[in-house]
Parts: sequence; structure tokens; C-alpha cells
Amino acid sequence: MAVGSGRGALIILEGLDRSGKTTQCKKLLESLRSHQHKVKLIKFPDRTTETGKMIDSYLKQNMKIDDRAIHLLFSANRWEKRLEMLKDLEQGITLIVDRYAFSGVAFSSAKKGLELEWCKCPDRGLPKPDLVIFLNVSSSDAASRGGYGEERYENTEFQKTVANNFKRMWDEWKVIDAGGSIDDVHQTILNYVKSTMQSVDDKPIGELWI
Ligand code: 2DT
Repeated sequence: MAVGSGRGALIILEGLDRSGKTTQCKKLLESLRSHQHKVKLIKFPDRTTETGKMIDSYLKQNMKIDDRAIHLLFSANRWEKRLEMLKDLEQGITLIVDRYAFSGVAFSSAKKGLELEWCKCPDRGLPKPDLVIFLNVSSSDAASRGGYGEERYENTEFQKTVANNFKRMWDEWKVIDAGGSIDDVHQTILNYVKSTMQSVDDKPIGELWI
């Protein structure tokens, strides 16, 4: 595959906490870089921006925020990166994204009274992924991988509901069994990513949920 031809691909990795998603994102970045691809890793929530600092405080349980208000903040945290993402993609840079709007929907709609469809609305129109990879691991396996920390949402009951919500969206995703070895999972991801990078070429970047 020619390095640097066409636009970059927008690749999303989603999964439950402890699914190995962050490790796989890093391995993917290293692997593509070692083959001279232009690639960047970004992560949502981006805790460094002003909205990100509020989200960080909320997740660390230092601040209470209304369920719908925090949902909108997570979404705003993505919108503020939109132009930068589009610019990178147009310049041929492939973006590996650790969590995206799907986490936003799966986590928020696990809360009482927040409908999945309502949760999707604020992210409508964001850059549409060319590939969504979901690292599938049972919530009990996820909990046994090193245990949960102190952050909000890090408990088995909540994660089970989140897992069910992800399943309601995963029809068009590549769902990978994250129970395999780190290297096997990496190889599977890499194969999907390479074929997506080849296929995007100069296809216009879509808009999410439109
Ligand atoms: P990390 O552990 O990956 O930093 O995630 N979350 C994430 C939401 O509730 N809504 C969102 O839009 C996103 C992107 C998932 C921190 C937690 O934040 C949750 C876990």
C-alpha cells in the first residue's frame, strides 16, 4: 500500500473498561508508525481541555454534575476536536481514537431515564468513523483484569448495562474477542485497520448518525 496516498482513516476502538483497549491503541500506533504511516492517537475524553477538566473532576467523583449535563459535556469535548480531526484526516493522517461517541451513548444510557436515542443526538454530525473496532470481553472477565479503580462507573453492575448498550449499536462494527493474547488481538486489529486504510482513498468523510 502506498504510504501517504489519499486521506487518513478514522479508526475508533471501543470496549469496556479493562478490555485492553488502551494497550491495543498504543500497539496499533507503534505498528503503523514503524511502517511509515502518518498516524496519530487521540483519546476521549480529552481531559486536558476546559471541558475535559470538568469531566475529569466528575469522573474522579470530586464534582457532581446532572446526568444530561455531563452527557453534553462529553459530547462538547468531542466537538471541540472536530476541526483538528478533519484537518488531520484530509492531510492523510490516520487517526486512532480511544473511545468516541459510542462510549458516550453506552455509558450515559446506562443511567436511569436517559434514552439511547436521546443520547445519540448531541453527537450527530461528528466525523463518521471508517472503522469501529469493539474489544469484546465479558464484564466479569473485565472486572478480574486487575480490578476496578476509584473512578465513577467502575463497577461490575454498571459495566454490564454498558455492555448491553454497546451491543445495541454494534451491527456495523468489527467485534473482536479480547480474551486472546495481546499479540493475537493486535494482529486481528491491524488486519482490519490496514484494509480500511487502503479502502478510504479519497472518499468523503461522513457524518455520524446522519
Ligand atoms: P477512560 O477511562 O477511557 O478515560 O474513560 N465516558 C467516556 C462517558 O461516560 N462518556 C463519553 O463520552 C466517553 C468518551 C467511559 C473514562 C470514563 O468515561 C466514560 C469511562
